[in-house]
Parts: sequence; structure tokens; C-alpha cells
Amino acid sequence: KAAKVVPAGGEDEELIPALASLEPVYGAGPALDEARLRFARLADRFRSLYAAGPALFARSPGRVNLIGEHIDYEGYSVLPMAIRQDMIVAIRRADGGLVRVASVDDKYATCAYPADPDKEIDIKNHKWGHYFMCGYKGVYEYARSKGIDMGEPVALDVVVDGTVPQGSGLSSSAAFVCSATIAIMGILGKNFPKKEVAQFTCKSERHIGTQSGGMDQAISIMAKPGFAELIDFNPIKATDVQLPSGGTFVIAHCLAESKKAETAATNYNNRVVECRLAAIVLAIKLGMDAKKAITSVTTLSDVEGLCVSFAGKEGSSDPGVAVKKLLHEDPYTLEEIEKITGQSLATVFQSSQTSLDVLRAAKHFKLFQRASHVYSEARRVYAFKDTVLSKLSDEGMLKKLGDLMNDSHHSCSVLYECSCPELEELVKVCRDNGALGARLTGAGWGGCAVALVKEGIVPQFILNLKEKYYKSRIDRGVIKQSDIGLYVFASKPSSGAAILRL
Ligand code: NG1
Ligand code: MG
Repeated sequence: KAAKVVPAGGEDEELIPALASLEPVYGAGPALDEARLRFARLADRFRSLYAAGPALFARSPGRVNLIGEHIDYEGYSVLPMAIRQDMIVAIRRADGGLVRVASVDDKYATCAYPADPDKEIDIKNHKWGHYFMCGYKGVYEYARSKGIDMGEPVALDVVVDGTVPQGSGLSSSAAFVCSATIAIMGILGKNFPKKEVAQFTCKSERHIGTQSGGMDQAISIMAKPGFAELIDFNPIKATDVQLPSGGTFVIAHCLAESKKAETAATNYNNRVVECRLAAIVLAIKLGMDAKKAITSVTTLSDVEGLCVSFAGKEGSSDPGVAVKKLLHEDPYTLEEIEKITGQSLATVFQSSQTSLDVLRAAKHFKLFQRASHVYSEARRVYAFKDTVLSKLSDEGMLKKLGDLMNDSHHSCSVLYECSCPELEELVKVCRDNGALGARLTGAGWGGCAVALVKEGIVPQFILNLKEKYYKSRIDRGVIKQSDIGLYVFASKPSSGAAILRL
């Protein structure tokens, strides 16, 4: 039966039947030639390692988040788009009891794991191949939760090739987990519905120890070429957002690496815990019984309704008003929060070791600042979408989108404190050189900025960044001149995950 060529992407099409060619994913021209070479190299490497060819290939892209930072895990909608950089996976069923994960890049030593989905991932001993096993565990967990018989766990031979720079805020991790997931689905012949895959891959990635939200996996699985997506959670949903013509998003790496998995207790998971504490304290201040707050409130979106009613009495509809009136700006101590909740926080978080690690490491908790960021950022996402749908002129629209991005960055930097000196410098260089707006993207603490730039000035803008940001760093040997294209590039919305049979 001839494989059907479907346009990759969207939330409804199936992941299998597989694409028969690279064209629907990579387009035509030089990009397609480059992709063909890449897949050929991957297949060669596979044959040289395992003495047989792969059964199939899978790919899943990285993403750039245009707006809506650090709010997915609080239940709020975000607005990312997929980028062309991706992870490609070559895979076959193996004999023996191992899952072997190799890379085309010699920098990554081959990892081998027992073919056992129940084996915990050794997060204290971080290895790059762990992300594949997140995908592996996730597929089996999902199947079990649905009562699907999976037979004996499958042994696998795998080689991967990734072009999403690591620790860059472009979600190389989700590209890895998602491509692993659909590659395994392809091998097992399981055609799980796309939305469910988008949902369970988020849980899968948590095996690495970050309490992440679902944005990255959702966009990597559901992206559609030509569109950014508004991603809603609970239930998960992707709505196409056509970006205004005349504007281009330029992605630029600040060259500080964001080591989220390694430093999770002090950065990312810390913010997740702070948000939960802010939500519980707000709920109690708004009249909820403390015991009920502890058991029923997990995110700031859970208490938005209460906050909005409170704001209503003040003549406003902004949940941030409740934050201003009911929380104080000085950081909270653990003791103060325990006085409010009437319970030890170690008990509140007893089921989550990663949260207990956060409680042990944190000196204090900035509840006011984190909640203010989340509520205001959630509103900026809708303002961004409404602006795109509005009748404004292209010029007016781009200006407004840029302003929203600038406001988002300010909030990330000052209230959420997830920026770093390099990102601050880079964002400033972007704005000084004609960007309509610029902000950090992804978790932050390093990684990339995204800038909205008028189409006509993109080449000059990129030249200016090279001169004003990268040149001194090339001179100091931080990066090689020849690699500059990996660190600064314009990006169009690309397609989502796919299984490929060449
Ligand atoms: P990065 O650091 O780009 O992978 C992380 C989270 C997202 C989201 C953003 C911040 C993971 C896998 N992803 O993205 O869910 O919370 O930070 O908006 O941890
Ligand atoms: Mg990531």
C-alpha cells in the first residue's frame, strides 16, 4: 500500500501513517538537499554501529516561545511556534535486553539501558541518553493507563542527530523526548491519538526531574507549518495563529548555557514550588479553609476565579489586584508560610522529592513577585493573540506585538528573575538595533532571546548582532566564527513531529 503523503502538522491528523518523503517536512530546494544528506549520514552511522539498517525514522522539532513564559505549569495558555531545528531518530527493534542510544556526534558516548520501562531514571547521574528513556517509559505508562496490551518490553537500537542547540531555551529536550516517543510508537505499530501524545509526553519528560509544563511537547507534536499555535491546557488544544506578514522572528543565543536539568532545584522547580505556595496563600487570604487550600489548590490558575471576584469589589477584573492587596513584596520565610497554612511544608510536599529538595535549598519565597508575573503574563498571551486577530494595520500590529514582548521580558527579568546578564545585554542590543520587541525565550537563566524584526531589515539586523554581540565573543574564543549561523538565525514556523520512511 502506497504511504499517504499528508502535510505534517496540526492537532487532528494522525502520526501514523508515516510520511513517505522528507519534502512535506523540510520543503524544497537547498533545505531538502541538506535534510537528505543528514538522513543519509544518520542511516550510515546506524548501519556501521548495528550492522543493519533502521526500520524507520522519526523527527520532532524544537520551538521558540513567542510569549507566555513560565505559565504553562500554572495552567495558562502559551504561544510558541516550531522551528526547523529538530531531533531525528533512526530506530529498529533489537535482540537482547537493551535499549542502545547512540548519536551521530562522537561527543555523545553511546548510552545503554535495560529494556525495562519500570526502571527509574538515574537523575542524580545525568546522561544525555536519559531523555530517550523518558520517551520509552512514557509510551509504556500511557499504554498501561489505557489498558493496552504491549507485550514484552521491546529492546531497541537507536541513533539520533539533533540540530536544536542544547540549553538554549529552544527545547532540545522536548524534541528528543517527542521524537523518541513517536519512533517507539512507530516500531510498536501503536497509533496513539496526537493530542494524547502531546499530553503524555509532558509527563514523560518529568522523569528527568523537572516539574515542567506541557508547552514544549504540545508544540513539537502539534505544530503546523506557517502557524504559531496558541496552546491551551486542561484539556490540551492547539489553535493556529497566523503571524502578520512584514515581521520576522530572529532567534539569538546569548551563549550562556541554561543547565535546567542539573540546577533544577535552585531554578526551575523552585519557581514551580513558589507558584504553588503563592496560590495556597492567596486562597487562604481569600477565605478558603487552609486544609482545603492545601489539598485542592495546585496552581495560580486554580485561584484565579477567587482573585477576580476580589478584584471585582475593587472595581477591577485583574487577578493581579488581589496579589497586590493580599501578598507582601518582602520575601516570605518558610516559618511565615507555615503559620498561614497551619501545616509544615514538608508535609504539604511530601509526595514530591524534587519539591522537598527545593524547600531545603530555598532561603525564602517571593510569592508576590512570582504571582504578579504569572497573572500578567497570562493576560499578555491573550493580548498578543487578540492583536494578531485585530484590524490594526501591519505596522500598528507589529509595534503592539513588540511592546507586549518587551513587557514580557521585563516581567521575566524583574519579577520572575529568570534572566541573566548575558540575556539582558543581548535583549538590549536587539532593541538598539531596530527590533520592535525582544525577550528571553524558554526557561531563561541563559539560552536564547527572540526578537521581532521588520522583514526588510532582517539581514542588516543579524549583521549588527554579529558585530555588537558576537564579535567580541568570537575574539575571546567563546564560539567559532564558522558556527555563528547556529547561534543567530531568522525562523519561520515549521512543521511538527512525524514518522518517516524514506
Ligand atoms: P525550556 O527550558 O525551553 O525547555 C521550560 C519548560 C516549559 C516552560 C518553559 C518556560 C521543560 C521541558 N520545559 O522550557 O514547559 O515552562 O521552560 O516557559 O522543562
Ligand atoms: Mg527543555
